[in-house]
Amino acid sequence: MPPVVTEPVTAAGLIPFLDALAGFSAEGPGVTRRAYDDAWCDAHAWLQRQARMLGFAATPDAAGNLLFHGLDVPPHAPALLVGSHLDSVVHGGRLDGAYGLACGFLLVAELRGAGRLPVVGFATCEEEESRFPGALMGARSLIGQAEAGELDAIADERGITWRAALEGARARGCAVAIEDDAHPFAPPFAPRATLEIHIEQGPVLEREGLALGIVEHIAGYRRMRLDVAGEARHSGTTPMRMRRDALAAAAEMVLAVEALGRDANEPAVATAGVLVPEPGLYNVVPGHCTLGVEVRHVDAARLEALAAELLARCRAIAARRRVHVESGDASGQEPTSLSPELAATALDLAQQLGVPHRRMASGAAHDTMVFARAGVPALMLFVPSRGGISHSPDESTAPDQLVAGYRFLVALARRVAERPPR
Ligand code: HGY
Ligand code: MN
Ligand code: MN
Repeated sequence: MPPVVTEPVTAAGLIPFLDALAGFSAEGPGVTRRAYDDAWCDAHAWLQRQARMLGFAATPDAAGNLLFHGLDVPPHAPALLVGSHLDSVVHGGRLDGAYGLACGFLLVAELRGAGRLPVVGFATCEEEESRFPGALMGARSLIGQAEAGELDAIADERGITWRAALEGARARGCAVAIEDDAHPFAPPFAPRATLEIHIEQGPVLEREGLALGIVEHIAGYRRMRLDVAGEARHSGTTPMRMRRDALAAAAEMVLAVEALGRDANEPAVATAGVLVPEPGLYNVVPGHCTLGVEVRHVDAARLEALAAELLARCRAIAARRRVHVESGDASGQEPTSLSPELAATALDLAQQLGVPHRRMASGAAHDTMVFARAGVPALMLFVPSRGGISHSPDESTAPDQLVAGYRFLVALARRVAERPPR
């Protein structure tokens, strides 16, 4: 029998674990771990070694998702899945994804053998779309929803396909071989329920002085790529009245997107996060500009209305400025409600344990959306984010708040493993 790891030991291990994981990053400020890149592969290998050292298994699937489980848990067994994502945004923080996966990992060490349902930790390969516009392709592959065609259809900004990048990671031991080309991603376990703990990434818990958020809804998003086409001309010789400047038009669209977000009531948000003018020279009036925009809302009808209004405003700007605009969907997620039964269990437990908490919605997207929409009872927990900051090197949460969140997760997972949702 492997030694039983006691709660204080694992909770004390949380912060050093996060410190170590944050060390796996590409150059630059904060943490950059894009799916299957060197830092990601190094972190993946480190996680596998850590699991072996603690006497449990770390099993990669065909997409490079990593599952942590007791050696006695058979493949495809029903399980309580607990974890988060391994990848990060470019120049992101050390906790987004990492916190939830560290908690899932330590939980496996702590709960092995306890409860009727085995606890399996997970680290999904890709959640952030910081490399592939894959619409939560890590979670989708983990439950067998990602399709064979996506391996060649999804590519990064350099044209490297999901398939090619994955082959590189596989060569480094971070994924197993695809056994069935028609159905490349078979779920390694049968999730009976999932839990994901995460930093809030917003200001609510800190502002209200609370330790815990019990997340009942997650906002959906629509990401669109706008191709703005004007006319490239000499910047020194083209009078201002003769210009059809694609960048100037796109700049006006950026402000229109911001105004749309401001005009709509909270929790609506609208962001232009990508702007690529071409040819990008001092002496050429920009003839083309790519603009990447997104809108988010927890309500599906409002989300659709926001997307439609955004396009209408941008088209009006294009017409007035005599440029052409083409729009295409980049990716999207439907707003998603999480398990009322698990939320009730978490609320009851928080009251019992005297943990200051609230029910809330998430403005950020998460892997949990995929599990919930697939009909798996799924819940998220939030801990406070200092200043509400995330997707930034400044992302931080006090260690005692991280540990308190972990302890609550342990208590909740114990309860769910003992009495799984129906
Ligand atoms: O973009 C999101 O909401 C998430 O952080 N992936
Ligand atoms: Mn994120
Ligand atoms: Mn995240």
